[in-house]
Parts: sequence; C-alpha cells; structure tokens
Amino acid sequence: MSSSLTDLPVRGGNITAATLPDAERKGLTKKEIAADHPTWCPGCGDFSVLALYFKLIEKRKLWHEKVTTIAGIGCSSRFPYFVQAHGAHYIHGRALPFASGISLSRPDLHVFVFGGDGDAFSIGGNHFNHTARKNIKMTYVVMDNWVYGLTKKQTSPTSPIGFKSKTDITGAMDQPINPMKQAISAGATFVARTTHTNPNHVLQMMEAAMDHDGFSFVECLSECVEFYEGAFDASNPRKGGVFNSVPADHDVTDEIAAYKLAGEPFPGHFGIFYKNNRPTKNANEQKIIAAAREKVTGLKDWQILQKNFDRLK
Ligand SMILES: Cc1ncc(C[n+]2csc(CCOP(=O)(O)OP(=O)(O)O)c2C)c(N)n1
Ligand code: SF4
Ligand SMILES: [Mg+2]
Repeated sequence: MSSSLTDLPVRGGNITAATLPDAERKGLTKKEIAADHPTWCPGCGDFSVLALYFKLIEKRKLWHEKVTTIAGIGCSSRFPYFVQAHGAHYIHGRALPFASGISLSRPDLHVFVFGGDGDAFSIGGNHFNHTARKNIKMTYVVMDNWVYGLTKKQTSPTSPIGFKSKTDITGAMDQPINPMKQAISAGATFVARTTHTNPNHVLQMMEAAMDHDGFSFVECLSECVEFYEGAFDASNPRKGGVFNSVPADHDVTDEIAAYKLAGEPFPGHFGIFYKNNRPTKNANEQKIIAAAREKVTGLKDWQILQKNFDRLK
C-alpha cells in the first residue's frame, strides 16, 4: 500500500486506514461510502441499485482508493454523486471512453460505470459498441427504465412500440434496441441481466461482473415510477409477474444460445447469458508496453513517448 495515499482527501475525511496492510483493513461501511442523499423520486428503482453497490463495496472490501464510479448524464447517471469514492459525472453518452482511459492507465482500480438506457444506447451507442469490442476491463451497469427520466419522458431506444411519450404522442413506432443482443453482438465478454426488484440477484450479477477480466455488461431493469410506472410488473412476482432465472443447463460460452435467450419476449430470463475469456485491451497494451521497454532500457516512460512522437514528425 503506497504511503502517499495516507492523506488522500475524500469528502467526509482522510483515508487514514490506507496505511494499514490490506488484510488488517476493515471493509467500508455504508456510512463511509455513502455521500450525498440521493435526489431520485421516492420509489425510483435506482435506489436499490445504489444500495446494492454499497453492499458490494462493503462485502468485497473495495476501499475508497481502489474503486472508481463513472457515469454520463441522466437520473441514473447521478450515481457517482451519491458514492463517497473517486469518480466522475461525465458528459452525456461519454462515460465509457472516459472510463476506458482510467481502466487502461490504472489496472489496479475497479472501474464501475452506471447510467441509463438513453445514455448507453442513444447518444452513447457507438461508444458502447467500441468499448465492448475492445474488451476494456470495467463493469458497466445500465439502469434500463425504457424512458428518458431526467428530461421528463421522451422515448428512449429501449421504449417498446406503442409507448406514449413527449416525443411520440401517438406511441413509439421504432423497433427498440435489445440491450442483451446488442452487447453480445458488439463483443462484450460478460453479459448479464437483472432487475432492481430482486436485490440478491442484482448483487450476485454485479459481483460476478466485477470478477470478470474484461468488459462486463449488466442490464438492470430499474423502474421509473414517475414516467413509466409498472413497466416491469410482468417480471415482478410481487406484482403478479414471473422472475425466471437463466435455465440451469444454459451454456454461457455458447454465443448463439445466449442470443436466443436474449430474443425471448418480456419478461424473459435473468442471470448470466454469455461469458468468454478473450484477452482484454488492457493485457494486449501491456504486452506492447513491455516489448517497447525491453528495446529502450534506461529511458523513462515520458522519454519513450517522446521518441514515438518524434518519429511522427
Ligand atoms: C449532449 C446532450 N444532449 C442531450 C442532453 C439532455 N439529456 C440529459 S439526460 C438525457 C436522457 C437520459 O435518459 P437515460 O440515459 O435513459 O437516463 P434516465 O434519466 O432515464 O435514468 C438527455 C437527452 C444532454 N444533457 N446532453
Ligand atoms: S424521474 Fe424516473 S428515473 Fe428519474 S428519479 Fe424520478 S423515478 Fe427515477
Ligand atoms: Mg432511462
């Protein structure tokens, strides 16, 4: 543990415990990791995702200086405000490139990105595809509420056909994106689906995603009680719906089988649909860096970089 972290300022105090060996440090409590009081509407599904993120941090002893929480813009993307750790509330749709830079330059960090369906699949749609295909190590949880919440009810890329909103007053007419199919076909190496109404399952999925070495994507249904109330009732046993886990015999390495699962009509299944161990961009880049270092012993990193820039002149 680097002693330079001792005085690292964090809202609410300094990380004094960071000087202890890892084994002697206690996991953070919810009190230590919770920042501002969430400003979401009472009953919003996003509360439960946040509470389970705190649980994950506590359970896995992810200390302040080892975790970063990034988001774009939207109700769901307010997430980092409410977490007492390093992070950023970044530009709408641009959370993934920002998080990619962090992941590639700081392999010691757990990089988590949270956001909404609009942020992920509208304005951020291209970034989603490229981060997935590059397999950059991070966990991306999309809190899908099938609507733009923050801007007060516009059609989102996941809104079902017929959904009436301020941008489709007679009902949405465009084919919605299927986040699971999109993630699998873009090249995400971990693809899972969960819902805020099943807390244990959300925690399980986030934990499995965090342990995956690569780009892990979790679609988490998160109801917007203000602008799309009841959207997910059919997946909630407390509202007369059904919560079906991914069948026990599903082979998570079978891309075609995962794609088929993803194509089932709502409420479909919940769990890990797909997983593969393709090398990450993080690992591939490290190989190039190591090879470059071998060739130019005795030079500092910035001098190697400078040499590369000079070659471009
Ligand atoms: C460049 C840019 N375009 C548009 C907006 C307006 N805007 C803010 S959030 C948002 C959509 C949010 O929807 P979603 O990502 O689904 O998040 P939710 O609020 O539903 O959680 C839009 C269009 C913006 N802030 N920046
Ligand atoms: S508008 Fe919807 S998504 Fe936004 S905080 Fe309220 S309930 Fe949640
Ligand atoms: Mg949304």
